[in-house]
Amino acid sequence: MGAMALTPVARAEDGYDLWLRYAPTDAARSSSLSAHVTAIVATGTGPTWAAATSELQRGIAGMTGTKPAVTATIQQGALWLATPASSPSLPVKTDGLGLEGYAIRSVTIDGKAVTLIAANSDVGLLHGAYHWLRLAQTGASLDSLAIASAPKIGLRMLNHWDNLDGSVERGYAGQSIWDWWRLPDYKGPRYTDYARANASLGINGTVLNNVNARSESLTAPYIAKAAALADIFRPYGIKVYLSVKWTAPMELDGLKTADPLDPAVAAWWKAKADEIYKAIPDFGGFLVKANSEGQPGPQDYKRTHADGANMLAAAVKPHGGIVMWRAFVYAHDNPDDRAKQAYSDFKPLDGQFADNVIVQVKNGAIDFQPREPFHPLFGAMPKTPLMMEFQITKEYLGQSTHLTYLGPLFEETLDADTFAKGKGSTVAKVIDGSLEGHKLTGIAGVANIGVDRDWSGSIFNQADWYAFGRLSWDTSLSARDIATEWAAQTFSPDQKVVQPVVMMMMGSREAAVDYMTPLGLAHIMNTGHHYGPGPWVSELARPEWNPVYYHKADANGIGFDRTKSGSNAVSQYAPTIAKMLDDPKTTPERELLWFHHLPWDYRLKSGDTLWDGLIHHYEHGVADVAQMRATWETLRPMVDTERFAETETLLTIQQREAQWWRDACIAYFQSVSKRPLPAGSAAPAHSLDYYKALKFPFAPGN
Ligand code: GCV
Repeated sequence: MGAMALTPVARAEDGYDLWLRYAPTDAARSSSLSAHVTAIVATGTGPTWAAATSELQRGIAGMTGTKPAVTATIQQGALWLATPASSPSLPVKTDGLGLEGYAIRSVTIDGKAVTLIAANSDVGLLHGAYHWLRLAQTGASLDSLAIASAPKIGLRMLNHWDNLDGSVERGYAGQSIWDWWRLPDYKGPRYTDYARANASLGINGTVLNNVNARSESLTAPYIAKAAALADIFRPYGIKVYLSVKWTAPMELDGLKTADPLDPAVAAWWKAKADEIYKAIPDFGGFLVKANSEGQPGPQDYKRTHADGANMLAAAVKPHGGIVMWRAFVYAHDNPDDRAKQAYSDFKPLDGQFADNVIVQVKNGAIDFQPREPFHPLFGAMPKTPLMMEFQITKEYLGQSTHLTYLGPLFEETLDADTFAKGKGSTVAKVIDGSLEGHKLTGIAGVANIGVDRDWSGSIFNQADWYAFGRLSWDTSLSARDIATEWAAQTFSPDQKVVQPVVMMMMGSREAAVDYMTPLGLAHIMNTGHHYGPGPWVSELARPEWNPVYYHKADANGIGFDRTKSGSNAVSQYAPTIAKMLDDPKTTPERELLWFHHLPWDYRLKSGDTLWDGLIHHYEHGVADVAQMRATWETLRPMVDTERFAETETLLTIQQREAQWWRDACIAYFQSVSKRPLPAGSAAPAHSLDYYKALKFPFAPGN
């Protein structure tokens, strides 16, 4: 028998490696990489150094096939990791890099060309190592490097809405990655990979449990479980935090009240904080959802959010902890426009919060819609540190089936100008503290992570985690640049792959806005699971849970009047913006129906009537998805089979469902407007009753 050719084992591309794939490069790049890392020079010791050097070894070995040695001696072509402590005669200054930043410099030491990664701390080095690996993976030049990078925002956090039973509220990537049952003993490798992925983006905190919290997470067994995770994450510069339930003192220890001004309540929380810090000395602090959607809170005792936050803040203060108090509040007995309620509750409390409290505000005033104007609290509480809450998990944007890249949504909010202190007072400057000189600063993303092999429910959903992390580190990055580097690492640095992928990503969010909620419409998703259209829903107990509350469509027109003659929500913005938004002619059309109720004959800038324009937006959305599908098809020869097929199938679903959105919304709006469709627009495929009858009792994440 002649020699048999061995079939090479295909590299598994199931998405587990995220953007840290370190795929083999072509021969030219491989030899260039090897020449830039003849060895890794490291004289420090400890778990963070080990994490940095082993990640570099893993990366280089993956890309070149050769694992560089770690040595203590500088040699030609080495990659040298150094802090002022490990290398007192560091040739670059590390001032200005803070405790998490780094510099990457091509330097010559004793005639030897080396790449120096320098930082003030071990974690800074780790961040620098990941930056270098990003350059290496994206095909960037590794010569003449002169990089200095430090985050402007202090707390860069994931918020997990993970429950103790393993389910994840609004999770579309399987069960929780926290195996609470087998913790603290069993510590699977996924925890370390989670820490690696986050450290590669500079994420430095994680809230382990759902804001709809259970008291049990504060009991001794669960504190021990959280401590086990904290031990794994510590070398990666990531602290753990917990969401707390306001009535925990009553539920766990039988206190008669949870009144924040009751000394026994304050003493309970102080003792609880002491207990937690004993197990987790660098515990970050608490996240609180209070007096919101049925959660208890200080208002139940006629106290304010500030009373509640400050009492908890006093408990963690001696340990250096903080309290993140959420501003996501609206009350069933408050008849005012839901979009106004958080501002009305919190604005009067400006200046009343303790110095280790930060108020966490969602990007918009309703709830993570495909598009919302920025939340009016940004810029309105100058004496209070405010942190951003984005939702990475796509509750309202197609969950784990639709490709809707969130980078543009994040960017649009961060770049929005609040005009709080004149032009240029962007939301980014509010949250990085520079507008008002706050030191405590933060940004949080509701995680889209679960036990699915690909972590996020789809390959493209990983890009949202990635984009959130990158923007947290540097809010000035563009969504397009982030998509470009993500695509290069996730698929291939080949421009023939990167360009079409980026094109698909960059148009995808606007496509979703168009086929779901164009022209400033919001919250017309079906009830409960928020998947698919439900603009007709009107029977729920609370008015603001019904889509009809948000669109207010009738025979005459559509939209929510938030002008001075309506709910006057516009008055919550700075005068320049309020004036602009009070007039439909000066309101950006993308937010038109958020602020105005307009007749169907209202003329849009395109010349279309509002009715015709609405239909055209729905149709653009569907057409854009068809285009995305066609673009993906061109990539078939260049993407591995498994990931190609997954995306291909998901785009097929997305196109079908974009059509469903278009048809169901048009069928409904036509039933109220009684208008004919514009010429060339096809009638919905089914009757309105058909769409209304569709039910999804087992939709995930609900
Ligand atoms: C965690 C929305 C979501 C809820 C979520 C809530 C919040 O209402 O639908 O699942 O609860 O926001 O942010 O607290």
